[in-house]
Amino acid sequence: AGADEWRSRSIYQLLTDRFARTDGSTTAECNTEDALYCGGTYSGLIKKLDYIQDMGFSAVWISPPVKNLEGTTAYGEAFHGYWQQDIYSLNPHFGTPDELRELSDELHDRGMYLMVDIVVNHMAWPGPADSVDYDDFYPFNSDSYYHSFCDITNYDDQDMVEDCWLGDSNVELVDVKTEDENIQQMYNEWIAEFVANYTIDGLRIDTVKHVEKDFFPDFLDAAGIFATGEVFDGDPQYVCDYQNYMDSVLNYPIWYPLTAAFQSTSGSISDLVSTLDLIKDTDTCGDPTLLCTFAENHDVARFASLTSDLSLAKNILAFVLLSDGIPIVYAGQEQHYAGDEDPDNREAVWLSGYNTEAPLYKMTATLNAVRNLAVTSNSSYLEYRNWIVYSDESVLAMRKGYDGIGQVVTVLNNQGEDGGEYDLSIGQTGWEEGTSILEVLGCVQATAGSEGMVTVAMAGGEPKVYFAEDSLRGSGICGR
Ligand code: ABC
Ligand code: CA
Repeated sequence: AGADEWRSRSIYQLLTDRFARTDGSTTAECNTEDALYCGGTYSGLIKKLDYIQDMGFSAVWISPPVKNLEGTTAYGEAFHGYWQQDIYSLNPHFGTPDELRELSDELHDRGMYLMVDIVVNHMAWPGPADSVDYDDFYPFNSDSYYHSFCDITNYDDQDMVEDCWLGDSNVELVDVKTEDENIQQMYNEWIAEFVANYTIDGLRIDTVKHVEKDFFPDFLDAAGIFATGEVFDGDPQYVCDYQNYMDSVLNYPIWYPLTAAFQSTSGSISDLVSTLDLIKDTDTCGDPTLLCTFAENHDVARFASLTSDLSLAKNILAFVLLSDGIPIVYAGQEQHYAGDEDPDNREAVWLSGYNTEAPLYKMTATLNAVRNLAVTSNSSYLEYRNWIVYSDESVLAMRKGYDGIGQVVTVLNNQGEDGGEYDLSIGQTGWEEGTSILEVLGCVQATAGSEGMVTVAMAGGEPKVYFAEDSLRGSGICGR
C-alpha cells in the first residue's frame, strides 16, 4: 500500500516477543529488567487480533522479524529484534515463515495492514569491535561491507552519525557501507523479495539518521510500499528534511513538546502550539498529514512513568489520535503501563489480561471510531491541517475538518484529575448555530451557539471531543 492508503490508517505498535504467547498465557512471567525472551509469537498475536481491531486500529507494526544474534549479552537477549545478523532468515523465537505469512493473511482478511520494522544501518555483534566475526553475518559476510570502527561521539557531526558505529563494546552495531552501490543493489533485491514474500504493506525503517539520505529513494522504489523512518531528533527542520527521501517520518519533533505539555499541570501549552505551527508550515515538512504521531514507544519512558494522572494520559492519547498525521499507539499504553526507559518500557501486554474495560482501552476505541468515521464521512478530513482554534495556559482546542459535516473539535487541557469545574466557550468550530453536537467521550449532547460557539463543561481535567450528532447516526458511538 502507498502513502495515500496509509494516511487514513491508525497503527498499533507492538514488540512481538511481548504481546501474546502461543499458549495464550496471561500469567507467564516477564521480568523487563532481565531483557530476555518472554515467549511472544506470531501465533499468539494472531489469536489476539480482536483485542487490537476492537480498539479501532487498522494496522499493526511488528518489531523486526529477521534473524538476530543468539545468546545473551550485558544488555540481555535480542528479544526486541534490532540485533540482526541474517536478513534472509527469520528469528525462530517468533515462529516460522509460514506463521508470519499467516499473520499477514489474517490481518488482510480483516482489512488491516501489516507494517514491518526493518534495519539497514547495521548488523549486531555481541562483543567489542576487534572481535567481530564477519562470517556470522549474511549476506554482508566480510569486513569489506562495513565501515571501519569508530564510535559516534558527536551527534552534531552528520558524517560521524552516518559512518561510525552505534552500540558499545557489549553489543556493537557494525555499520554497513550503505553508500556503496553494490551494497545498495543487494539491499534493493532483498527488500523487493522480502515485501513480496510476506505481503507486507508498510515499513518502519530503523536508525534512518545513520544512513545517508540518498540510500532511500531507490530502496523504497524497490520495496514499492509506504515507509516511515525513525529519525530520533527533536528538530523539525532536521527531521522533516527526510520527508524529501521517504513518505513519512516518526513525529519526534512534536513528541518532545507534547510530552512536556501534558506530563505535568505546569507543562507549557504555548511551546506545543508553536511547534505545531512550525510543523504545519509547508516550508518545514513536506506533508504533515503523513507524519506518524505517537506519545510512547519502546525507546522512551512511558507517559505514565512521568505522571500517574489518568486525565493527563487521556489528553495526550486524544492528541495522538485526533491531530494531523497517522496515529501510533504503543502496546500497553491502553493499559496505562508505566515502565520507565528501555528496558522497563517493554512490559508483557498479556500480564494486563488484555483488559478491554481499561479506561484508556475504551477511550482508544471511541476515538479511533470517531477518526474512522470522520475519514469516511468527510473526504477532506485527512488533508485538513489541524487548526488550533483556542489556547490558553492550560487548554488547547483544535479543529480538524472543514465547515459542515464531519469535522472533529477536540478540547485538551493539562489541568489533571484535580482540575476544576467551569464553562469554557470555544469558537471557530465551523458548525452552524443550532447544530446538535455530541461530546463523544461522555456521550453528552450540546448545541452550537451563534457563530458556532460551543460551551465546554470542563471538569477533572478530562478531554472533550465533539462531533455533529447527525453524522454519528449508525456509527454505534454513544449508542447512535
Ligand atoms: C541497549 C540497552 C540499553 C542501553 C543501550 C546502550 O544498549 O538495551 O539499556 O542503554 C536496540 C535495542 C536497545 C539497545 C540498542 C543498542 O539496540 O532496542 O534495547 O539498547 O544495542 C532505534 C530503535 C531501537 C534500537 C536501535 C538499534 C535503534 O528504535 O530500539 O535499539 O537498532 C539513537 C538512534 C536511534 C535508536 C536509539 C535507541 O538510539 O539514533 O535510531 N533507535 C539522541 C541522539 C539519537 C539517539 C538518542 C537515544 O539520543 O541524537 O540519535 O537515538 O540514544 C533530543 C535531541 C535528540 C537526542 C535526545 C536524547 O534529545 O533532539 O537528538 O537523541 O533533545
Ligand atoms: Ca551508518
